[in-house]
Amino acid sequence: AHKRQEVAARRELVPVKLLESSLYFTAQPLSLRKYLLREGSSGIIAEFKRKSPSRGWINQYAPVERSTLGYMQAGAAALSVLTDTEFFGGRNEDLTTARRYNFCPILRKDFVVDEYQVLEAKSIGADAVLLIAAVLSPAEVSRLGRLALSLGLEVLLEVHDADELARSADTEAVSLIGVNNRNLQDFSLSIDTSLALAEAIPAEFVKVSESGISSAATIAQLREAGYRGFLLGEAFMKHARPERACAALV
Ligand code: IGP
Repeated sequence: AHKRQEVAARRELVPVKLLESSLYFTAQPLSLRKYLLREGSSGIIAEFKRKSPSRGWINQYAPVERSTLGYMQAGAAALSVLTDTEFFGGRNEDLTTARRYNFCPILRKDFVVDEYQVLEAKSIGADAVLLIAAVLSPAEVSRLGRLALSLGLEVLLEVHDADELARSADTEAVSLIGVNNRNLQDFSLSIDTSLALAEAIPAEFVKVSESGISSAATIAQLREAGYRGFLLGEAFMKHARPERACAALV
């Protein structure tokens, strides 16, 4: 509900017409799928995240340009940039800044609940959007996802269990499935969530494992189970120079 209010306020300020006049709106987005699947890809989606509800402040000072450019130079396959302000301390400008310094796919990380945010994602330079099955009805996933796809943006659908997967994995709207290892009730983390769900994810989706990953051994284990994308935030951001932590892992 709060997100909807926030979106309504922004729509007043920046009407859709203005979003559509952005330089990025006419640009051809990069394919996150392709970057994760290409030969020799690290599969790492390196996230820029200043704070989170579970951890509080993680990194207040790392500049988005140096961190994200450094992630790419370290060998990350793609970037994830938090644009939610209230819970994650991000902003749309962070993503546009990352865009300016990078040539790899960028996932917009936010709570997308409205069509406007999909248009906005494209206008700020994103290549992919996250849709969270736990906060959207299957019909909303289809509607928002199809709109994203029609704009050339890929959709990463986040699920936590087989139920969410079965309910919301619309192949016409979703290209990648992200299994979140973080339990949203108690914030606990377990890679087993990804391992347990791997088999249930239909082969047409690229599998991404999200949260609580911090070692090359875990990444190897997830790759063995069929995952091709590995979303890491805190493991990098808790260091003063997140890009160096990324370089040490890739
Ligand atoms: C990264 P971690 O544990 O490496 O910092 O997790 C990412 O998976 C996490 O930030 C995330 C997230 C989300 C954030 C997963 N799903 C949805 C905001 C909204």
